[in-house]
Amino acid sequence: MFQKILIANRGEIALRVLRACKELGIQTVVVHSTADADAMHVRLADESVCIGPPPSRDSYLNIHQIVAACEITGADAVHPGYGFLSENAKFADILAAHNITFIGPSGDHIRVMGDKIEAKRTAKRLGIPVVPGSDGAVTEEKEARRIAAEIGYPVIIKASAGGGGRGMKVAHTETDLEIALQTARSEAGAAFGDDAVYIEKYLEKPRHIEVQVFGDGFGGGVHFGERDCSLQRRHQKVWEEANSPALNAEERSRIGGICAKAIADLGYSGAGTIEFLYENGEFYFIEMNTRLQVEHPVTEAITGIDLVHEQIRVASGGGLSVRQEDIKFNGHAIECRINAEDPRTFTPSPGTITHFHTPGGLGIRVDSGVYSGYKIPPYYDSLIGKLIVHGRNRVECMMRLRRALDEFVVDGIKTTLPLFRDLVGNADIANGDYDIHWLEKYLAKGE
Ligand code: MV4
Repeated sequence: MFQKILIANRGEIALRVLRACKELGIQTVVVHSTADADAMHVRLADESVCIGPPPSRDSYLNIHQIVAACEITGADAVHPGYGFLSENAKFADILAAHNITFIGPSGDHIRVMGDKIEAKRTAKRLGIPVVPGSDGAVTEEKEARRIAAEIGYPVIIKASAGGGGRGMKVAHTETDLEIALQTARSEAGAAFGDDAVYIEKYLEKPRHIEVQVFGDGFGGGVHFGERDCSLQRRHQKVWEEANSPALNAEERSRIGGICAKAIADLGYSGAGTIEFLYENGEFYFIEMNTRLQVEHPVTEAITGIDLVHEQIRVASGGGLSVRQEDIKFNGHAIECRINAEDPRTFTPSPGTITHFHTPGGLGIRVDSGVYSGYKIPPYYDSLIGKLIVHGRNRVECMMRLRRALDEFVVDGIKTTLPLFRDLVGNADIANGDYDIHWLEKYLAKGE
C-alpha cells in the first residue's frame, strides 16, 4: 500500500479523496494555487504545497510543479480527481517515468479513449454496441454522402479530438451535409489541432446512461451498474441518478456484463465509465471516460462500496475488494450538483458564502469543501457541493430529497438549489420520464 498520496486537485473532490486516504491510513499531500490557500482540503491535509498563481494552467495543470511537489514531499502516488490532469496521458507517463504511481489507468489506455475514433473502434472490437456510422475518419464529401445515405438522416459529425459535446454538427438532409462536414472539420482543426471527424446516426431522443466499470489490474473487470445522466444543460450534468429509471435488472446485468468483459479484455486498470446513448431499448456506445466521475457517489450509495478506496487498492496492486457477485444494487440514489450560479441563467456567482448549513439524517450525503465565511474564487468551475440522497426505492429517495433541499441553506451567493426545488416537484421528473433534451426545454419554457 502507498505511504503518501499527493492529491492533484481542489474543491469537493480533493476533500473526497483526502477522506479516503485518511480512512486507509495513508499520509496526504495537497497541492494548491494561491487562490486556494484557505480551502478546507488544504487545512485537513497532512502537508500542502503551493504550486502557483490562480490560473489553472499555472497551477493545477502545471505538470512540472506537481512532479516537483511529489519529489519534495516523497509522495509515492498521485490521485488526479476529475478534470485538470485526470485524463492527461502525458501526465500519467511522466509520473510512471519518475516511479510515482498515477492512480488511474495507463497512459496508453487514456490515449486510446481520448481519441474518439480510436475509442469507438476499440469499443466495437470488444463487443460493445456502438452508434451506426463511419468506420473511422471521414474526409471526402462523397464518402460522407455515401455513409449518411446508408445509415439514414439525420446524422451527426463529431470531432475525434472532441468529446463532452465539443465539436459536433448535425445534418438533417444531404443539403446540410457539405456545410456540416466543412464547419466540423475547420472548427476541430482550430480548437484541437486535429481536424479528424467521423459520422454517426443522430439519435433524436435518447437518454444518457453510463456504466461504471473497474479493471482490477490483473486482467479482471467488474461493473457497478449504471447512472442516468440525461438531465444536462449545455453538456453540464445537473442531476444524476442510479439506477436509471429506464432500465430493469436484466438490461442492467446484460449491458454491465458486456462492459465488464470488455474492460477485462482490454487489460484496463482502475475506474472507468462507458457512456451510452439509450433509445428504444438499445444501447449505443459514444465515449469512455478514464477517470473517477463527479457523479460517482450515486453508485457508492446503491452499492455501499467506496470507489476511491477501490481506485487506491487497484493502483497499489492489491486488486478490488469485491467480486462481481458481491456487488448488489440496493435502492435508489439521486445527486444534485449545487453550483454557485444563477439558477435560471447559470451565470457564475462567486463571492463569500455568509451562511452554509447542510441537511442531514438518514440517506443524506453532502460532498462539499465550502463552509460559512468561505470566499469562492472566480477562477475555477462553479461546483460548490453535491447533495446525494439515498432511499429504498425511487419514491422514498424523492421524498427525502425534497426534505433535504428544504433544509439546505447557502447565503451570500446565488446557487442552483432553487432549480432543484422546482425539479423535485415536477411530474416528468417524478415519473423518471425525461431524455437528454428535457432540461433545456424545461428551462426555455421558464416554468
Ligand atoms: C450524440 C447525440 C445524438 N446522436 N450522438 C453530446 C456530448 C457527447 N458526449 C455526445 N453527445 C451527443 N452525441 C449521436 N449519434 C446527442 C448528443 C447530445 C447529448 C448527449 C448526452 C447528454 C446530453 C446531450 C445533449 C445534446 C446532445
